[in-house]
Amino acid sequence: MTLTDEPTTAEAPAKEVGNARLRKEDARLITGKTTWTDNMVLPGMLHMAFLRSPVAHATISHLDVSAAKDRPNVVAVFTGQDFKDEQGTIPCAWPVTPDMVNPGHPSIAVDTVNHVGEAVAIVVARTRTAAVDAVEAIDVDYENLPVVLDMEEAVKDGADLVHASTSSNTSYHFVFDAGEAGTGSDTEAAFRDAEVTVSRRFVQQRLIPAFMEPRSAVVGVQGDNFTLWSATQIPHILRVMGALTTGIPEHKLRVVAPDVGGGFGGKLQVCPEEILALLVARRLGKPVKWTETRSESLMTAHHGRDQIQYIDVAARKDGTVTGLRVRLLADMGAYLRLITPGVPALGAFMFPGIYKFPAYRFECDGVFTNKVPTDAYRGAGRPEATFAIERIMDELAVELDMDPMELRRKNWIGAEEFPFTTVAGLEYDSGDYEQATQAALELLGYDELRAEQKQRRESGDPVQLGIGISTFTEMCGLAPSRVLGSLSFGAGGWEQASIRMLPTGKVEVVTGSTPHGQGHETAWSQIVADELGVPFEDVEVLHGDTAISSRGLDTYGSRSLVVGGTAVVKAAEKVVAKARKIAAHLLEASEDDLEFSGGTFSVKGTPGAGLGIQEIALAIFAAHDYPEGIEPSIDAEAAFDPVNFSFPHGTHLCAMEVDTETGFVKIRKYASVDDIGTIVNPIIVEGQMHGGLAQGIAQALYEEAIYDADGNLTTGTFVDYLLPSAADLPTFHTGNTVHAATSNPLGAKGVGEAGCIASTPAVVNAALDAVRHLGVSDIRMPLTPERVWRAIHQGGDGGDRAAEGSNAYGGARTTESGIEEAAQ
Ligand code: MCN
Repeated sequence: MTLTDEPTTAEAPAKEVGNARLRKEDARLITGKTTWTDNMVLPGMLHMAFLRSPVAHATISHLDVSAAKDRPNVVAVFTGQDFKDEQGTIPCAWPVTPDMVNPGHPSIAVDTVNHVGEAVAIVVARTRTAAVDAVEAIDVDYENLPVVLDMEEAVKDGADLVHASTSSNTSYHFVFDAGEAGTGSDTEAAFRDAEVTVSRRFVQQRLIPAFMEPRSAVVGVQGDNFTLWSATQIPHILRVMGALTTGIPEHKLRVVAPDVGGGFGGKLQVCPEEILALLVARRLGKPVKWTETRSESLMTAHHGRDQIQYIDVAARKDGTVTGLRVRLLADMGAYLRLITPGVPALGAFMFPGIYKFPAYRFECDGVFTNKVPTDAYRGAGRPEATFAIERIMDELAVELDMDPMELRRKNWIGAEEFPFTTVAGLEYDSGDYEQATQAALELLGYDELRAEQKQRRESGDPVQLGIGISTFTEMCGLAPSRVLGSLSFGAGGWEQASIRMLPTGKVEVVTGSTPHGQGHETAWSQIVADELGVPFEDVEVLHGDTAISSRGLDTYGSRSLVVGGTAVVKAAEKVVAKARKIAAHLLEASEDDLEFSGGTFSVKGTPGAGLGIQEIALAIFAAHDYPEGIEPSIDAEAAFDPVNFSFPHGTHLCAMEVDTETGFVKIRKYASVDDIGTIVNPIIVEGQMHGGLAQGIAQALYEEAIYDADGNLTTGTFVDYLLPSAADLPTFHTGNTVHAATSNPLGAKGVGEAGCIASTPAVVNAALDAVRHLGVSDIRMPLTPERVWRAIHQGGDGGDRAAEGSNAYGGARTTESGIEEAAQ
């Protein structure tokens, strides 16, 4: 092979960043031309099925698996006793306080079960059907123990315990006090001196991350090497944690996340079933597969949210906010999983939202209950915080008889004040809340809808109209490793990328972020096309296999573009720097005299004549002629650790019709204007917003995981757990303002969770705005017709606590011992 000496005259391709490219991965994903984990078939592969506990809290008094072993095609049956010495504990990587109590989380119960659905026995058979059938033949008895479900009861002295090994149901008590941290003034003093205070108790119901592809794991065995294929969001973290948990040396464990059909945080987990698949494969020396049923998924994959929020705001009569105090009870469920305790702690920094609170105190108790563990669910801590602050700003506006937008305007950070350090100690880098708000008001047609609202109210129309506001920000792009370290998070927040320049000029990009629906293959190709000046089609993005991408921290916290995408930019810069040396040599010019544009190096002043970077890739592959003292490669690798989080913001407005006679609510119009800095791909961004909005609206209106008094999940199917379809959702009117982020060279801010974080309070505020004149000041989520009707016609929040009124915590004050001293 020789290098052509013809000068490259190709024109620079148009800029790809900002181009609305259709996603290159979609053709294979939507036509099924890919291998999902459950499609994997290995020679001699066995199948696992689980016997799961039907009771929420019990000792296993009798367990006989002999009949199951005798069933046709059954190869083995295991119980917790079989693995008790080697199963370790499901890792918890976020010990939020030094004294956090973690009773440990066995992958399979040994003698006690702590939630319905916990694995009690594993049948391994030659077919899946045989495994499932044989589960029925297992003989098991349970001796019931008291079931702990209600957090407010669980934290009381003398409450029944979830874990006999602990002295209370409280796992940890996490405090952030701005006065003590030096980022704000004394909160107690702010409340003592307040002209007005408003207090609320909000319930963040339990949600279930419902991904399209259920969880699935396949383990292959080659001697003492294991390959775990899993429908996971986190192959890199799973490899480290899987090795530490099972004792399989890390270099003997390869983890592959093939195309993954969604995760929403629900697959940011080291699942008991993944660990058990490894243990069974190791024990039998045979490949195994497990794929969950949808019911198994709803019942045993981790859940999200589930917090009780007590929030107080202090203000002056003119509307200036002077203090914020938050206390949470956060349901951990029965065990601590990967980042269970950290989810509410992450939210701690977002309660002040976009407002200039001078004083702030946050306290959270992580509480054990006999339910499935909670953990990350899209937004993880930030939707909960955003809900609370955006709801209580409306309540304060009512208290002060102020327009809710005016109140927000009075208190939000002005565009000229960026960068702004908040009372929670975060430095918001850029934005313009007024600009986004103006654009959103126009998009909604705010004035006309307000006029219609007035008219409906005056005419006593049974269908009332309300407009709900959410002017939110969030912290994402996780994150500076040092900051994560200071928050006791077990890992860093960097990301890795490498670029391989192939001899034919094609480009392989290896990324440590692992997409499971976010379109990274397309976005990363766009970034590389611009950085290297190569055609978009010439770029292939590889991910999700620890043998290919050995270093990475995966995809969550809307981190991939701002951290992983930046690592790609850094790697590309290194490729160009290396190629520059070769180009200078081949063009017989000084490096300093070369310019690089549109993929071509040319001597300054002689545009058109030069050498393309793809030609250089071939030249360095042949390596017949390159400078002394350098390696024959222009491939490059880079890691990027951001200096700050990413702070997207936006204004979301929801117009809602409420039928006061039936309690039925209907979103009339939804408009949002978000600022996510530079947009790499507008189509992907719109898709991310739509998906996020759907999930946030679903929390407001439809979804809730409900346990009965015995701890049974009564919403264990999609008939009971109301996951909305596109037909249940309105058309979204979305827009963007652009204020570049200052913490990454792309100027981008994350978008993956924004819609989900912002939308829930906009929807609930809208419903309340429609019926507040009827005496309603809160409605428990989800806003089912029954709850809305009860709130209108019977008072209270329409929820299970209707009898206590909407403000059970009214006027309460936080003391050292908790939330007591309700002032009535
Ligand atoms: N993007 C862009 N311009 C920006 C910001 C983002 O073009 N200014 C593009 C990115 O290039 C990327 C996508 O938008 O293709 C999302 O980017 P980012 O905000 O970095 O978020 P992540 O890729 O890290 O995705 C994580 C985020 C989270 S935390 C959850 S949960 C979530 C989500 O993304 N789960 C999803 N979106 C999901 N989408 C699908 N289809 N399935 C899931 O499970």
